[in-house]
Amino acid sequence: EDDQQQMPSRDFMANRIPPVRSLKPVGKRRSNTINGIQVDKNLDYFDVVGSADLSKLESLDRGFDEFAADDAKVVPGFGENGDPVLLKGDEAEEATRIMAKEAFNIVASDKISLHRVVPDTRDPLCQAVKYDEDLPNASIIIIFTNEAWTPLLRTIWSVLDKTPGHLLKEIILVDDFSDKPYLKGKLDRYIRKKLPSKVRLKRLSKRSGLIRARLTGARLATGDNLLFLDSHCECGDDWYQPLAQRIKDEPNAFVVPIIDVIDDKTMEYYHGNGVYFQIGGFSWGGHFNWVDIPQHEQIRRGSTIAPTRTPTMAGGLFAVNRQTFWDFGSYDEEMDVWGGENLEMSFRVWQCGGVLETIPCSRVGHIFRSFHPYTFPGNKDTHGINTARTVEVWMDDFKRLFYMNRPDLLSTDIGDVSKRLEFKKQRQCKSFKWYLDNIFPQKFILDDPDHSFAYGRVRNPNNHCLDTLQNDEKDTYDFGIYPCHDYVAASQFFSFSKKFDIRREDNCAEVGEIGNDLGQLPVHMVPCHGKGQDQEWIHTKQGRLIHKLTNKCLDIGSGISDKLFATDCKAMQSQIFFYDNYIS
Ligand code: UD2
Ligand code: MN
Repeated sequence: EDDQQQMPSRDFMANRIPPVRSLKPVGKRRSNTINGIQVDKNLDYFDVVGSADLSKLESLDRGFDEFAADDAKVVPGFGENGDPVLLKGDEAEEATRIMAKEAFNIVASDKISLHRVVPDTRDPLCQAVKYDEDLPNASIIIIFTNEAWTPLLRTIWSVLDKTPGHLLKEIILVDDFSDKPYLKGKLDRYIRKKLPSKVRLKRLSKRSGLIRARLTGARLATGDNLLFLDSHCECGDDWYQPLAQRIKDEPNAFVVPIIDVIDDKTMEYYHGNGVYFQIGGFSWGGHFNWVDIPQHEQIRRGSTIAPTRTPTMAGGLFAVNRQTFWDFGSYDEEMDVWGGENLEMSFRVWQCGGVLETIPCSRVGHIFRSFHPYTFPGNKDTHGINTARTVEVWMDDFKRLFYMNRPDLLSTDIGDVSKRLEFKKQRQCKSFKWYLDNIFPQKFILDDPDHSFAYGRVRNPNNHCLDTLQNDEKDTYDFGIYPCHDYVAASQFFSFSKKFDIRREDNCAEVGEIGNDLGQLPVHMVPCHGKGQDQEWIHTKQGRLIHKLTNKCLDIGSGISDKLFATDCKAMQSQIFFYDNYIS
């Protein structure tokens, strides 16, 4: 009898029950259904049934739309065409407060339509490209942990809006154990009521990290291709077809779109001239970075819109044939939380016989944030540990250059990599030397006889060494001197390159033009241009480092300050330097 009262017929509902505000279970029922509708709080992939239950839900809450409040925040026109949203007064202050916690401006995001138009950032040549009708379809896997509401929904909607229906097999959302309340019930209801049944959700029962979250999504997928996205992206026009076409033509290809930048503060969708873009590189310290397309690749690819080989990928956005993903070793399942998996996959793909390419006609915007708005359980440096796992498996002897930057990781527990080494052996993957020679020949190898005459610390007789002085090496900076470390520390590691540069990985010493009253010119580290000129030095047998263009000598002065400069050459100890190692 009790049950009867709690499960009225639909007619009864429609006539008598006022609009309900919440679908939370009420009363003492033990089952997971309310009015015949599944409301399991562990709502899972297979429970999200989409449109089938929609009619029942609609009859339940006639007249009340819990999402109306979100819709009401949208200001028509805001953010359209990728324009920045500029806030004023109290709202600007609130946005600053929220940004400090969430890492992007959610106030601005909430004001922008979930279906906003973004600029067409493609190379104009892309418009004339024709793709096959029968391209492979995709399972699009979007993983997230505690993602903000509107950026997540905008990601999903932009996939739905911008992907031809017959090519979109499904969208698989994987929630990596979020604890934000709106990502529980509200998200379940949104998926059921507002999204097509192609959109499914899998919740992980414990925090798994992005690597294992992606693996879970990949295991559930049924499409021809897997396509991974971060949970704060917006797709460009015809973004999927060029990726699918390339995979159809080259089944061993791992392909990435050009990643456009969505501003974390204004949500502006940036666009340049559509032609220039960069590809992926890495630093010996184990970080992904962007590098220019080398001339040999510009020639090989033949066209600015042809697939462009990239030594590495950023990691978040890529597509691959589903079978190829598994055949190539999927991911290192023992990697935690965040970081390093992108370099691991990049080295693995190339060394094991695949190709990794940027597909210029595919563009996807991504909100780059300046910190992680989620926890790192145990406060572990997962980027460092995951990267150490990567170098142990894929870098052979070159791992020395990584550990030079990260000596701390030599004594850190990074777990067991034997399964990954076994995979590498079984597949007879190539060496890292092969990778450097063939895929990334422009990468500077600090201690390699083909790249350098000398390397190591650069020591002055009074035991001071050239040193980066902890400067951020992304920028131009003044380097200087510091008492020599008795072990080889990365901050004191320099090469004398075969192009006659005093150089670090990507930066070279250059002499400034404006000196002081004593005729001393400042010395900067700037990005190497490899053309000699103002970056060219002569290293003499007596230990001088003479800047060729100005004919001035590198000098440490009194050695009391950490300053370094170039000045008239004299027979003085302050102008004498020797590298640790000379390659004969
Ligand atoms: C970049 C990649 C990212 C990943 C990372 C290296 C792009 C655009 N982004 O950093 O995908 O390859 O480099 O690891 O190339 N997440 C979880 N569980 C976690 C942590 C993160 O599900 O424990 C999700 C997160 O919600 C997001 C995705 O993983 O959707 C990537 O995280 P991120 O956006 O913080 O990484 P990002 O873009 O700084
Ligand atoms: Mn991201």
